[in-house]
Order: sequence, then structure tokens, then C-alpha cells
Amino acid sequence: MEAIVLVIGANGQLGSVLTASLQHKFGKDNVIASDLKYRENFKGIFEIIDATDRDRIQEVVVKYKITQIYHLAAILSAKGEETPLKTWDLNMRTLFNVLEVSRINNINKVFFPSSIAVFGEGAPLDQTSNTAYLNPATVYGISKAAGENWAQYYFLKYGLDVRSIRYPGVIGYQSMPGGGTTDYAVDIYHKAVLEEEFSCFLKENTTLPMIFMEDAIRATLELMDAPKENITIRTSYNIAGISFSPAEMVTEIRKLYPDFKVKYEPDFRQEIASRWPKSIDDSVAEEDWGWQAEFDLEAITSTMIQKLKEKYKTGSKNPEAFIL
Ligand code: AKB
Repeated sequence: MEAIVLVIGANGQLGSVLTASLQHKFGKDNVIASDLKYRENFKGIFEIIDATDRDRIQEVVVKYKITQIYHLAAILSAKGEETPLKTWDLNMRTLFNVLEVSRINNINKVFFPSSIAVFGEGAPLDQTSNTAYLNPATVYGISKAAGENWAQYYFLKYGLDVRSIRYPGVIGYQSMPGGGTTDYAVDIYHKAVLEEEFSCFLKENTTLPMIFMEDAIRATLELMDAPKENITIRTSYNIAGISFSPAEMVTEIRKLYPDFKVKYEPDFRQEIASRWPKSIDDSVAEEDWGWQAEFDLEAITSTMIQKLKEKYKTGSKNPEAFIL
């Protein structure tokens, strides 16, 4: 059967790139992008959806006879700490709306992103396994840990085929992140290419798991394509890309920009990062659906710099203008 896909949160860092990949895979007419606001110059079908409004999701699902939903709308780790109750409410309400609409309309497959933010004190910091203790210290992490369990609940109770990945920090040139603790790892490349000084909100030796956008998108598509019987994890799959610290990024960037200047001004995000794993064991994803990352720090750095140089050549100095 042909897939007709709804992407909720299609303007975000991951959503914008995933939408383009889904259009490529399923055809422009079979992908419905949605977000709170229209995206300028977007090519394809776009609907305004506030995912806290269940009736609106239902309306769009019926209108287009949707068969798959990718639910990417959420408030992330750093931003979430400014308004914990609002973050909990938004992250959970939108998930429940998607799960309920999917159950009622017999949606074939649902994608729900989780995060390394589900881990915290009590889990090993190195090679954190899929089954490691979940003890999140941010409201975002709490909402993702709860969301994973609700995803599994809908699978066990209603047979809803919900699939999920615990993303590391995602690095891409196509779009800008917003409100995360790993955002520095995108900003740093923009500053390097603009030949500006970079102020890093994490300490130089803070190692975190990261993944290049191309790998993150491929992981998502591979998970969603995997045969149902291969999916042994119904909470969320660990996936690893490559782990590194700000200092290691700077060393790599200086190979191309020897005069690149960085100062370290750690803020509240340092505390969030300190509780997260340094590296991830993704052997279950590898066993179940063949997951393997391709981009290391050197490949990420050379691609980011080359692509951002091309983009900035077009004249815009506004990183927010970078969506695709
Ligand atoms: C964040 O930093 O909050 C996100 C994430 C790791 O989920 N990028």
C-alpha cells in the first residue's frame, strides 16, 4: 500500500530535513508537512497544525487519508528548563494527541523521537546501553522517558506500530537547532565560516554523543522501513554517531581555520550535559535493523564547512535563513 505521510514539526532542525527526505522517498504529493507557521518557499503540501489541538490533527489525517505520522514537535532540553510545566504539558499533550489519533484512525506506523536526555545519574557514562537506568534530570528528558513508555503501551495494548530512536545531538548545515544543549555543535561551524569568535556554553572537555544529519535521517528511514518482526525495542533505540568534546571540534576546525578563536563560558547547560552519556552503545539497533553510522568528526567538519561556505556565499549572514 502507498504511504501517505504526515510530518508534525516540519519546520524544525530535524523535521525540515526529514520532510525533504520523505518527499524524495514517497513523492511530494504523498507528504504533508505541518507546523505552527507556514514555511516560506516550502515546496509541497503544507498544513498549519498546532499539535496540542487533537481535532486539528484528526482533520488533516482524514483529509489526506494519512497512513504514517512522524511526530517531531517538542520543546528541547535547555529551553524546557525555562518553563518546566509548559514543556511537560506540550511534549506530553502533543504525543497523546498523535497516539490517540493514530489509534482511532488505524495509522500504519508512527515515529516518535526520543533522546539521550532520558539518561542521567545511575547510568554508565561510557557506552551507555539500551537498557541502562533512565533517570533524567531535565523536564525534556522526563517527557521523553515517559513518552517512550507510552509508545510501548500503545504498541502492547492496541498494536499501534510506534517506532522510536534516542537521538544524540544532531549536526547539520541544512537547518538551525533551537533550545538544545547540543546546539553549540552547529553554531560553532557557522562562527568558523563567518570567521567570528565562538563563545562555547560548555566546558572544553565535555564529551557528548553527536550524529551528522545525514546519518540521523538515514537511521530514521531505516528504522521505519525495517520489518515489524525485527523491532524488539518498543520504547526507543539507542543510536550512536560519534562522540567528541568542544576542544576536539576546535582542533578539527583549526585544520581549516588556524586562527579560529574560542572562549569557554559554561552556563546552566553544562550541568545538563554533565549528566548525559559520553558515548552510546547502539548494538541492539545494529542487530535489529543493521544500523551503522558513517560520518566521523573529520567528515562532519569538512562537510559542514564546505556546505556553509557555499551557503554564506549567497550573501545571507543570518543563520536562521538557512532552512534548506
Ligand atoms: C538537546 O540538546 O536537547 C537535543 C537532544 C540531545 O535531544 N539536541
